[in-house]
Amino acid sequence: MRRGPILRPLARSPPHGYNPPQRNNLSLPQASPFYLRPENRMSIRAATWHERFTLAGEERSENLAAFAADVRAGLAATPKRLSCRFIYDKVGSELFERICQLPEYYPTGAEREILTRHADRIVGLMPHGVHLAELGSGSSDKTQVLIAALLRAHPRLLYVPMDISRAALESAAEQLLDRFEGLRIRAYMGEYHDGLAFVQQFVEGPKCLSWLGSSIGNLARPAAAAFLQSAGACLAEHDRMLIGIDLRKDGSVLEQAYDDPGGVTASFNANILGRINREFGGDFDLEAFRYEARYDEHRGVVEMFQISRRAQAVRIEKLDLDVSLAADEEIHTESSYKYSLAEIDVLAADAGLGVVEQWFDQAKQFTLVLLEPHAE
Ligand code: AVI
Repeated sequence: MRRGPILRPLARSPPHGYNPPQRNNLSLPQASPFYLRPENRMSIRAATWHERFTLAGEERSENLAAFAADVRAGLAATPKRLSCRFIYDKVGSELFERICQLPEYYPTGAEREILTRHADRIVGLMPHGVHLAELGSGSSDKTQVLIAALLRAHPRLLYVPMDISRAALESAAEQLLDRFEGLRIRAYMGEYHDGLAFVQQFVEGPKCLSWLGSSIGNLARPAAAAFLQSAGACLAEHDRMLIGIDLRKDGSVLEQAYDDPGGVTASFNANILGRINREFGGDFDLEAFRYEARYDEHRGVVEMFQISRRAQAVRIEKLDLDVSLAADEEIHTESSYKYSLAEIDVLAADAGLGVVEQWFDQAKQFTLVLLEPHAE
């Protein structure tokens, strides 16, 4: 699951919820750990699990407060808008996993193709004995290709997946630890900025920070450069950052990718309204909205909207909020920015990073870029 970050300054103190390492360097999840559930007992080697997996951070209730604030401000604004990072509750995350399997949604396959073809070369450009930290790790599915290559180069690896979903971190860890013997996982549950602070303070030694899935595209260009800069500030001289970026391309390809004929993307996008109903007692009638994805070629961005089919009033009970929408009024729900090669160079330079090497899929739809901090 890849999600839009919260942009906040890096914390200097340990991230909220970080459990300091205990006697045997463990900070185990508190609530119903999945390795104790009967259905999971056979699937992992429980004895070694405790030594190989730790989880820090917490699922935050302040996330809901931030969602409430976003709903209040966004639905009072003209034009109306909602932030895409709140699409990703359990329902939204499952729908996104389905999007990633759609033939029209090329980024997942393209990024996997690049990783599969170039993983050994990518690893060869990282410092020896590197640790891998990943922003928005989700299912860690494509990352397995990189992990396998890292373990071919060096028999031991510390992997630090970071995600807001405990379920995603736990189920990914279960699979990875089963598959890779030399792997240890120190997971962090939380938002991007807290994850960066965690890496900065608690991951010692050479590291590569990966940010796959073109999640950077969900940030406006200035915010993308600012976030990349704060990520770059976590890197020491020989560290690396590996980032997946979606390239500018023909609008017809993008409109198919972001408005698939089966309507999975439309449902994913409408989940922002569904989530307002579930979390805040809203009475959005999802049938009273249609979905549109439009590519603005000049700005290089796919913009997504929920559009009111008729004039209507919506009540959001728990926020004590009444919203009226005119017929055809739009709510902007998501943007996905695409990059040219020149824009990537500028983005990296603005973030104080240099491009070490860059790879493409055969159709040249997507790129993986390996970055290094600029020498002072
Ligand atoms: C997560 N992110 C990179 C996706 C994208 O391509 O912008 C989210 C998405 N929205 C609709 N389809 C996919």
